[in-house]
Amino acid sequence: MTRPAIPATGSGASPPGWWPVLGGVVAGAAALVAGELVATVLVPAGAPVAAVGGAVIDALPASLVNWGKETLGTADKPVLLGIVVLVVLALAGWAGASEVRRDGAGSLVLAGLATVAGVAAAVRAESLVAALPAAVAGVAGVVLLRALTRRLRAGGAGARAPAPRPGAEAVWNVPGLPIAPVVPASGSGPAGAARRSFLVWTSATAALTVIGAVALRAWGAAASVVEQTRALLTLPAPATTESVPAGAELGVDGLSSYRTPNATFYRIDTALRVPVVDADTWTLRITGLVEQEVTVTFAELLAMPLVEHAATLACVSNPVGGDLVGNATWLGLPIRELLARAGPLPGADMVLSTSEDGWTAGTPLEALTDPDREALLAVGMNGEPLPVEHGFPVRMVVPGLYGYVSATKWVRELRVTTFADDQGYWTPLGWAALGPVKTASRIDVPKRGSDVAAGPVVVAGVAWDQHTGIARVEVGIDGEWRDAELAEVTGPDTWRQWRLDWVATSGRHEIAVRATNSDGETQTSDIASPAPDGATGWHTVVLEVS
Ligand SMILES: Nc1nc2c(c(=O)[nH]1)N[C@H]1C(S)=C(S)[C@@H](COP(=O)(O)O)O[C@H]1N2
Ligand SMILES: [Mo]
Repeated sequence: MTRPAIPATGSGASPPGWWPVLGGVVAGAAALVAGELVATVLVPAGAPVAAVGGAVIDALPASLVNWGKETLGTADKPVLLGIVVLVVLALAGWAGASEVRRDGAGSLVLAGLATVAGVAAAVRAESLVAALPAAVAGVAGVVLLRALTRRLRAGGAGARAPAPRPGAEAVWNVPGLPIAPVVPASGSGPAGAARRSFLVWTSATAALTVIGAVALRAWGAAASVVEQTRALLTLPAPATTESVPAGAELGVDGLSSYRTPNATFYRIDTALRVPVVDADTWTLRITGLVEQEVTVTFAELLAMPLVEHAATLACVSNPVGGDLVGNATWLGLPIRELLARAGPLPGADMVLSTSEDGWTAGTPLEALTDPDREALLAVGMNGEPLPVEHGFPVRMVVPGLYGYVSATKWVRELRVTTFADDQGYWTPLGWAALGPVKTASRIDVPKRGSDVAAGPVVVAGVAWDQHTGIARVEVGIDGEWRDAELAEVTGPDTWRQWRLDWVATSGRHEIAVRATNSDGETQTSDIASPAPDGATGWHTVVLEVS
């Protein structure tokens, strides 16, 4: 503060110049706590402070970020987040002073801050919902700032005073307002009452803020710390990279993109609350039928040569034509590298992976030791750290197997064992012990029941048979089969886009799709429901062409 917000006047009626600053800081702190609480409970990915911290790191030159990491070590994150909080509080203090000088000026500062945080959060999470905590913080901040500073203006609580122009007399001495000269501090006039009211409200807000902050710590701190760790995490560059061929996208409207964005990637798990795993204390233990137990930390994992690999993940519960399937580029360590360190003993044929939340999957040992299959301990998904709901900090991804027998999220232990001795979570509940994916194909456009006019129509979709690959897709129009055009892929582990140009005639048509894998096996038309080992049948769409 270079000059007091409210110049002291001869009457001695002015409260100290730092009071508006105090009001601003308290309003700002309350807003921060409100935003973080909303984030913790509803949208962990939208934690405003972490989002701004992440954006700051992205904006800084890499050399400066590295310098920070080297000099501060593991304190780098708390220091950065602390700086963000201090800057916000300083600006809030300035907003308090501005608001008293000019009605609405400070509100604008706080609203601007919230907008920056909201945009940063939404961009990072690729989702508008992530802006919600910042929006709540912004509204809370503006409402509180106005409520508190109003009491430092004319006439007392609730009185509407004209905005003072810079250099104007102190507001409570504005000519024309029927305010008698008041005695400072202990004064009993309206201004004195307003000032007492300011102190009462400011103290109450501060007390609530402290309670909120304590609650945040006690019950949500873990979650938001994990989000913050995730937001600030920079993944190492892959030792081997994989580029997506330009021809992987056929560019058809309504067709699933080759890579599924993290924000729309399907999510399936038994967790009522997303497990909160701290990457800094995370370890993975390899136990059971091994020559020696192996334990790795997250830092050790990141220091190993990580590979980038695109693979399509599918859920065994996906019905024919359903959307419990997605394709991502994963970054991770081939699990065989760690298994080799542990040395599986003869007789072992299964790895039982256990999640932080106790969920388990039983995966054939050979699928994890196979040098030709990139079964990964994944830390990255489409170029960013695993989203918390997709298994942060580490999950498994095994091309060719349904998720329920392979894709353990929040993984903590790999126990080398046998199918005779152990079962994954879903097996005793009626699902098969082995879950290789079945060849599948789906029509994305035209959608069932959509309005289609006679003339040229593009029929398009995706087909998958992870680890075998798709060699052919045929589209049956009213029982007559035609070959579809196939897009390029990174390899046999991902789905493949396909399209067919069709000249539709008016009337009712039935469009079906069937894929043939690289082993020459065509999808069966036999209809099977998902339980116990995956649905079969041809996806069929009935259309009324006008
Ligand atoms: N810890 C844990 N991991 C899990 C599950 C689970 O319930 N808990 N579900 C599995 C199933 S059935 C599938 S299909 C995939 C889905 O992964 P996604 O949610 O990232 O799409 O995760 C697998 N990993
Ligand atoms: Mo699943």
